[in-house]
Amino acid sequence: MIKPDALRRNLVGEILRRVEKAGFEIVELRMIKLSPHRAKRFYRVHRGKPFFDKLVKYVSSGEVVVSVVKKKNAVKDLRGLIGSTDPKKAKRGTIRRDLAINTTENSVHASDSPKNAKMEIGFFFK
Ligand code: 3AN
Repeated sequence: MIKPDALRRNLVGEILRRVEKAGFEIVELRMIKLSPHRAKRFYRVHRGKPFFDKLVKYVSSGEVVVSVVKKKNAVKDLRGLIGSTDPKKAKRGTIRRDLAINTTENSVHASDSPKNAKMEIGFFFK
């Protein structure tokens, strides 16, 4: 998912370029706006955490681009390409290190396990 901070700064093309260049094939792609209700559902594992309300407000504050990308070892490699949650701690050359603003406005989301990928794909695509 490309998050609202990236859309506001016209970074969709730049992010997709990096993903494609790293060998991923885009198999689904859609721009949507999450309601606060759907955002809460998407991030339900974080319910109760101190950053939850801020996260829901932020991710429903503008359009997002959701996508399914395909590659061998996709989950691990995409997590590597996007970098750590906190852009200051992300490795050089990662999407978050280069483009993200802070830990909340961190430009991109990627599923953290094949199981969650399956769930998240089902959440956004029929
Ligand atoms: P990641 O996106 O790196 O998998 P998660 O799943 O732990 O990180 O967190 C989901 C989202 O919640 C993050 N992308 C970020 O926007 C927000 N978030 C996580 N931890 C914090 C934090 N300590 N402070 C503010 N926002 C956070």
